[in-house]
Amino acid sequence: MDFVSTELERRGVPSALVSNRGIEVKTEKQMQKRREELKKILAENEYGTLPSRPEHLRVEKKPGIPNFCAGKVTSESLDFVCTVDGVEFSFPVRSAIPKSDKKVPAFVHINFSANTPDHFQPTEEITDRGFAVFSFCHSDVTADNGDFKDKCAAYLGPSRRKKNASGKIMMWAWAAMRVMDYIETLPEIDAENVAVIGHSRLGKTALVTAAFDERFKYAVSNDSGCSGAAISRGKTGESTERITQSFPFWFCPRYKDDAEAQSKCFDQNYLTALIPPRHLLVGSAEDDAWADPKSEFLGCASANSVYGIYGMKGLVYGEDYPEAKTVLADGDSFYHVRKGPHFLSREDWNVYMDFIESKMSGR
Ligand code: GTR
Repeated sequence: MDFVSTELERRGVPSALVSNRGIEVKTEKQMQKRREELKKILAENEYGTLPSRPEHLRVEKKPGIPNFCAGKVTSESLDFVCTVDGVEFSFPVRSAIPKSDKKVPAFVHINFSANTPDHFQPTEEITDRGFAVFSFCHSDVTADNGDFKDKCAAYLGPSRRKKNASGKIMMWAWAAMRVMDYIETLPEIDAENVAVIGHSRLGKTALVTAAFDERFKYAVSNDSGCSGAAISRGKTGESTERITQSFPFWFCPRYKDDAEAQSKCFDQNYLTALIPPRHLLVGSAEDDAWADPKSEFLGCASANSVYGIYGMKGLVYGEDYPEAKTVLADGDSFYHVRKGPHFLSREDWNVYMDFIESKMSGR
């Protein structure tokens, strides 16, 4: 048994590969069924249900930024007008697409600000490497607080009185899926190679987006920590008890109200298990003790059992937890831990883009 399996067992992490009926999942067909069970467990107990697709989506273009990135990039300010249950509401998105005669891969960046480039999104470096980036600010979808009447939240999901009502993370994930709806209509984008990326609470959101929407080929979780990539059992820093006290609105009511029972029935490996056979990319920062790099690494490596079902390698790692400045990029999933604090830096973007490029050329 390698050290990851030993650690998962020592922490008492339940296997994501035992079905609700107690059957061990071994084939792709069984995994297809298990995926539905895993999504249901996470929706009912942690993030809340995924709101339904809008009946209609209309994307309105506002004047973009002329000569953006020295004229190399087309940038547009977009308004995503969604109709749900006959009601129209909208949220803004900004696109930056490098001018190219070939289809380009893209990121959907769930961001903390609408005004990009910003300190978490080096747009020109991203587009210079041939990637488009579509970004939106999470609080333009709905406020990062307990106000469930704010903006899109007023129209999405059941009322907070329901134990499985959608939390804010699920609503932001729903918005990222709408961006994918639009990307699929754009001839200049290679829709087979779209990544969803986010940092911290939005790293949790990026994982949930890709877990519930298989159109995303790459799930990029940067410093997502508790209730993101990090295994909860045995985790140091932030705990599920703590996060549900500070940020109950990120989740469904049941995550807080029934935390003790819930912690017995699943862990974050149920979330990372939903990414294979697509690519899971997890980034940590050495000084980010609150997120706990070791537990994030474990959450990433735990998906290897699922990659195995697809005959894939998953994460290729050594004999112990990786030290700072380690990049593990030889498998089908990716992990890196850089020096420094909690942040989404250019260094993070660059290693993610290196890995995605290697997978694209290996097609
Ligand atoms: C912290 C929270 C973390 C993390 C972070 C962030 O306060 O405890 O789970 O998500 O916020 O999003 O910046």
